[in-house]
Amino acid sequence: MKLWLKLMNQETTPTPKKRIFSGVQPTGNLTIGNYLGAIKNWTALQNDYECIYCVVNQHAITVRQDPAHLRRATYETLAVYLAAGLDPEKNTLFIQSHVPAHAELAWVLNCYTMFGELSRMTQFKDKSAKHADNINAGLFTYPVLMAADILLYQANLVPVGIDQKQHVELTRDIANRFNAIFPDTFTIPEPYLPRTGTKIASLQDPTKKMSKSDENENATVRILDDKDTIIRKFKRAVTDSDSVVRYGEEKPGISNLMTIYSCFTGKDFAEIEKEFDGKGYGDFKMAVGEACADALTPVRTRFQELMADKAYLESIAKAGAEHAAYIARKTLSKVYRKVGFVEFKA
Ligand code: ATP
Ligand code: LTN
Repeated sequence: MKLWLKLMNQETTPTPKKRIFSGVQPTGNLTIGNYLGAIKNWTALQNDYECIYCVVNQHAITVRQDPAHLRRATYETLAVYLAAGLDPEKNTLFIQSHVPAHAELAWVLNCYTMFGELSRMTQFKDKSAKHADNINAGLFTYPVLMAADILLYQANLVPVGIDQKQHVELTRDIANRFNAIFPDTFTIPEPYLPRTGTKIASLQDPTKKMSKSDENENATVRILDDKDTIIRKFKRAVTDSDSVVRYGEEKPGISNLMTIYSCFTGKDFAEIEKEFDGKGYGDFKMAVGEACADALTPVRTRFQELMADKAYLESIAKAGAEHAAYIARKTLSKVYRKVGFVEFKA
């Protein structure tokens, strides 16, 4: 192309937006860990990036699920995405099992992922300790399906909580290995972590992460809990025996509550310490509960409206899957060509 034409094109063609991909498993009622560590941050990205968010129901069955419960949780997770403020006009929202390319690419990538790499994954170690009676192959290869999710869309960034960073790093390793054999196949993604500290811990054991599948209801605050429940759970949160609101490693319970309060109010730790100087834990816990409940009330109201309109949720999932499938198919065809799978001739 002539130089002047190239320059002209550069001036008139807007730079394409970077692409984002992420997902949450429909394994239960979402917690404020999922909200603050993932979904809330997604809403802030929707204007500046091309965002694709998935409800990863295929990942969910790596742990036994009751089918009726899984079906309900899948729509609930989609409804939380919308209720938290993800605009379906700006984001592609879909359900993983609606796009077969995820499972198809995962198979190919399984053959480019090493046993040793998967054995080192902390989530696998944690989950196999927790579900010792069901250490299935899917639990082991879970990160490969996650790599397929991300690489199918040639995503640049993957906004996740810190606990998923290791999986995104493995995705990069798999993509680099594949690209070294078959150049220019995958975009190498980067993890996009929320600001430091946004790892929300269990309210009953602040050394553990808050997890939506925790059986102790007092350990988690659910996005859909009502105000009284939220305040009650914060009142019962485990803290230490002194009464000073200060951030520090030796005070994991209070530090966790400070992180939550900071996320909901935007105040930094120094401001929070000053605000509660001379006040006891009771006042502080009440303030955290109020701030959390106030922020979540509109999300809960919108969620209830959405859950009452199943047809609308289905229409969002359908449009999302159609768009996602179009992008995914292109990558999958490229991969199939490169590895030497013969084409199906109709
Ligand atoms: P499960 O209990 O089923 O393992 P989970 O609560 O750990 O589920 P995931 O579906 O694995 O949730 O995670 C969804 C998103 O929420 C991910 O981006 C993850 O990093 C983030 N996330 C989960 N728990 C926390 C937490 N406690 N703090 C910050 N981010 C979190
Ligand atoms: N493994 C993630 C969920 C997940 C995901 C993804 C996140 C599945 N596929 C792709 C980001 C990108 C989890 O357990 N939170």
